Amino acid sequence: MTRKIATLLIILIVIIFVAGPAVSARAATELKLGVVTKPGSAQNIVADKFKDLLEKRSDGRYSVKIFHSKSIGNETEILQQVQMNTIQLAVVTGGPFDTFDPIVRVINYPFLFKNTAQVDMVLDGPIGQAILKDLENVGFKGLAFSENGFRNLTNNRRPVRTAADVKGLKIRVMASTLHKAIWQALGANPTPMPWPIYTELEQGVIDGQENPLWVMEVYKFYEIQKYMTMTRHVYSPHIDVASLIWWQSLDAGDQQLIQKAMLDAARYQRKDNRDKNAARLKLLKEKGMLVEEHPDIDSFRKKVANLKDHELFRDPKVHALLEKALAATR
Ligand code: EAX
Repeated sequence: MTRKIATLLIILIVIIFVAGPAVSARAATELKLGVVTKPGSAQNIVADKFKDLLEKRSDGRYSVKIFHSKSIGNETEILQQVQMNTIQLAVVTGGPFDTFDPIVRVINYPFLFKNTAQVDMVLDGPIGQAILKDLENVGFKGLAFSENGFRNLTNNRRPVRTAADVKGLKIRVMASTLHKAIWQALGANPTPMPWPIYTELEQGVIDGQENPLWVMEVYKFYEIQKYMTMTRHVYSPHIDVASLIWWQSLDAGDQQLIQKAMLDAARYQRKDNRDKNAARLKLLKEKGMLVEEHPDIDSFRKKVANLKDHELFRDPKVHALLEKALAATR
């Protein structure tokens, strides 16, 4: 009897002092995740949620280190590091992807989506899947779409109600050939510039910029931009990607775990972003921005209507997918 108790005690001691620390001391595999934006931004909300979910669901086998606020470069540079597997994951705005893979232009097409229901239908359906899959050709495993949101124009020169009012405005655009073409077609003077752009706006190097409402709030653009026009000209997703080199080294179980954590984080963030928009608009007005809520959208549409015949969409695969997306959102 006493011997049995003694044996049990020894086993317990072994578990507590040997196996316990051995298990918890096994180092988690650290994954590096890049976003260009600062805490509180749409991208960071996805990244934080993903970190939380993956660390919990993997029982600590994985830890996620988030590099933010341009600490590892702009969005183009972040994507290059993902391609090389210097970092494993990134949450990056759709725009800068278009120099890596022209298929991404399909979902950045102006006035493609009328509302978020269409967004979810297209991004979560076969068109979204085709885009994520295509990214494998350029070294990315496409995991999910989270969102920046519908983009709106702000500027410091004059109220903009029709496309004619845009003429000559110096507008900062992302590193995206499509975005540049859009603003050229609208008659502006588009200037590609990496994020962030507060100083350039403040110093008047550029007259304006375009981004979703959260940006004007989180980056305090109400301090330096007088006019906002609810153009909603492009719906801007983030594409949440992994390095393909790294991805292919994982077993199926971990691939599934990571994919699911990113999908759940993306869904959570899309809803969070949408839920906050009404309050943001109110705040921006309170802060003194003059908001044109009902611009003459038709005048904008007309000017970009021919973009689908632009050389940016000449690749037959890209053109075919654009036609599909246009049909799905008619
Ligand atoms: O999310 O560069 C941009 O305009 C992006 O929208 C930026 O990353 C803010």
